[in-house]
Amino acid sequence: MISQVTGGAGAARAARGSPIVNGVEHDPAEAGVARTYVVGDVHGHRDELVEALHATGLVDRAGGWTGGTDHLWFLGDFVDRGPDGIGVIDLVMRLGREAAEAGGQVEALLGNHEVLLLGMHRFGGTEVPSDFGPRSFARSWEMNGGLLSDQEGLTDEHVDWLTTRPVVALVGDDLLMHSDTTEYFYWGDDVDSVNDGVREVLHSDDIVEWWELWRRMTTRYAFRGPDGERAVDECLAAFGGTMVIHGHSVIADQVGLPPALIEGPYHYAGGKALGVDAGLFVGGPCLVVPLPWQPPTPEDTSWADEDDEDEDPSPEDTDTPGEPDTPDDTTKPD
Ligand SMILES: [Mn+2]
Repeated sequence: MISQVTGGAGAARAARGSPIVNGVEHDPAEAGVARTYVVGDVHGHRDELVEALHATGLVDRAGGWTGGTDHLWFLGDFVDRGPDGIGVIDLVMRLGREAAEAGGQVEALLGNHEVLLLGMHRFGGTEVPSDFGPRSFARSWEMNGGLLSDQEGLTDEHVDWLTTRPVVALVGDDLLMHSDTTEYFYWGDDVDSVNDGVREVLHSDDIVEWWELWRRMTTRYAFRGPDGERAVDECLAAFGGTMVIHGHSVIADQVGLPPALIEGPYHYAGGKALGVDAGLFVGGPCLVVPLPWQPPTPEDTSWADEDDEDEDPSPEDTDTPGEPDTPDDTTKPD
């Protein structure tokens, strides 16, 4: 099913030997029909990302944009845990420029790990005022897979770009957000006010509000369980759209399978939520998911049959040992 999920249009286009028009691969049969794709948490795995985008026809082997007028959205978490987070950010920034020149679009949301990257860069070991014991970005960064090479490679240009990215976006009828949480409401009740509110924090020196941003965006699993669909509805009613597309929570953990066996996104919450983080950093594939999402035919979904009714794993179960992803886990009084 991987080819159906990740390769579809691009593979078909490549097989037809599309001509190159103005330096951009162009299929006359699909002229004017811009496709939209979404990619979840890359976590420093630049090579795997390029490979997956190439298989979809969006980039060449060197990572140059070949997607023409197609649209590609990233859901954040470019850094930490994998080898080259800054390389991933550089790639996404360049693809944004190249796609724009070709009449396409490459956009990115911030994930909680970008907040951690920036918080570490800005505040380091400065203690966060708290009644709950010692807290600092340095401590959370270290416990959540932070890489010194990413900190050292972070330039003012990266900071400027990152601090002006949105955290939620409505793309057609798809509501894109990094984290499967309703905590976004802390910053506003509609897409613009949430993004404005977060941007304000990212341009402030208020370590308490920075910490709130990291902490709240690190929560997860709001769309699971008996109240999950209601939480999705709450997001869709306020922010728009008919389906939430999110990363952040590894599909393998949600369906109880090894990451390497995951072949497609996780469709749940009454069909209103789609998880697309297949867990690159734990050995899963890099999914490039076409939107709007079309569920595969029933015979293709056997791997995901036992999903919603499973016992809800605790958030702790989703993290690699020693790298808890929840700030609370990292900041318990010792
Ligand atoms: Mn995340």
